[in-house]
Amino acid sequence: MAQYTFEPFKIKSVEAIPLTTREEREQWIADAGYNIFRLPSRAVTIDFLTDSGTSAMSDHQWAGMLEGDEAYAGSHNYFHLQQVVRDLFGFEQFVPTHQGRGAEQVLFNVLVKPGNIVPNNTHFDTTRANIEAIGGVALDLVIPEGLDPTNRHPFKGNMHLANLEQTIERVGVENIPLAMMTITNNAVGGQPVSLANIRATKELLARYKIPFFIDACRYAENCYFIQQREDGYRHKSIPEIAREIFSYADGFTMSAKKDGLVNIGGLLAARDPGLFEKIQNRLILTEGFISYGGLARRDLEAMARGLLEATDEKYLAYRIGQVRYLAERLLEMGIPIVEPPGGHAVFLDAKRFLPHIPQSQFPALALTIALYLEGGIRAVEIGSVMFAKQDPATGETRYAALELVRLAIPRRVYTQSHLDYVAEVIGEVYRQREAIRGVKIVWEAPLLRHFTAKFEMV
Ligand code: P71
Repeated sequence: MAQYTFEPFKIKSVEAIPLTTREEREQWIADAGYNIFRLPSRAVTIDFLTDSGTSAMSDHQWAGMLEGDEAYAGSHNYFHLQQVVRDLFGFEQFVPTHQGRGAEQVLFNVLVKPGNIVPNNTHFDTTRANIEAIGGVALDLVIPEGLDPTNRHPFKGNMHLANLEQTIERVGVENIPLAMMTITNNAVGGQPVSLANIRATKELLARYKIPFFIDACRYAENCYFIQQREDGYRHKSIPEIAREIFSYADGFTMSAKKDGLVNIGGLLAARDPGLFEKIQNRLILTEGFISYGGLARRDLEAMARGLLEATDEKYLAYRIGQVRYLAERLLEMGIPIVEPPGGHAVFLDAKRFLPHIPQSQFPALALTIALYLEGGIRAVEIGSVMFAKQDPATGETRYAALELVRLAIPRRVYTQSHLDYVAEVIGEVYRQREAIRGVKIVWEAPLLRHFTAKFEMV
């Protein structure tokens, strides 16, 4: 039986969970055009749509909100955040942003030109879209193990270094304004990247003088995996590991809605003074002044405190343990998932769960709908609805490498019995899997279509 690491906190404030009937859910999902992004949250019992901005803040963070100094410029909460960014990441120059994509938009607009290429271990949806919106090319270079759901490589998020070097040689340094590393690697299953791989990526890029940026939203979870799995780090603290990771970076973007333990907020940091000046100018144009970046100052205080709380080892042991617990309960029932489980979510492998549904009928979306209908669980498709591409030359559809259903677990929100309920619902859906049908798209937007598309059952 799977082990559970108990919550290192007790509950001070509670929020009622909506309970619905199957008939109600059938109506809700049809009204939503079979797109879970269109469901009102009052129709959802367990909300595993995302771990982004859905965490529970601590009493210490809430107390900090009351100490928000709502000055436009130079509030003391900004200086507190500056101190935390300096201590945790070793960066002197940073700006707050309203969330991760705010940081991406500012960075890419000052660095990326049409036709440029931006390699990453794997871009997540907004990073890719913000590069493509400028006319750049977002390139995914994860190691092959990362694309094999059953391969138990300890660092499946790693960059494929040989492919990175070949890419640089092929397209030329002048066409690569920066390279990125997403930790943990969300799109392939919340999989960690090793410190050895981060160091080697930096060394390779330094030889070509290409700036190296980290997409840092789940960096604390990544640090915990390094501590648990990588030789030489067992006795290093999480902040020590973080300092080493970021010592190799020329800058980073961060959605603080993940390992910042806040409901809104982000960060952008860069070492190069010339680049940082351009960042500040663009920030003022689109996000806000440099000492608030589109956030209320109370949000900066919550972020400063949340960033520190997320480096607590007892918290991380519980956090990663919770994901592993759900994964093991599913494996006990023979349910196909991405193994080993990652840091923020359990990913169901829809290709193996629903082998009778072809990729053209979006098996991962079909499974997402089935989970909602069976138990009011809202998961998210990370497959061809999100990532399929039209080949510009032939017009043919290139489907996503993986068809996954992500059960993203909000931080400090759900308890073991919620996870047990989720496991039971998925077990029931698995028993009835042959009856699940595919879906087709009836309407879609030109960019980031997954958020708003409408579907019909085939
Ligand atoms: C996640 C999200 C947010 C999201 C995406 C799709 C559907 C629902 C929710 C956001 C990320 C991310 C990485 C690695 C940058 C962002 C953007 N992830 N990099 O996983 O995972 O950050 O949302 O604060 O703008 O659910 P932002």
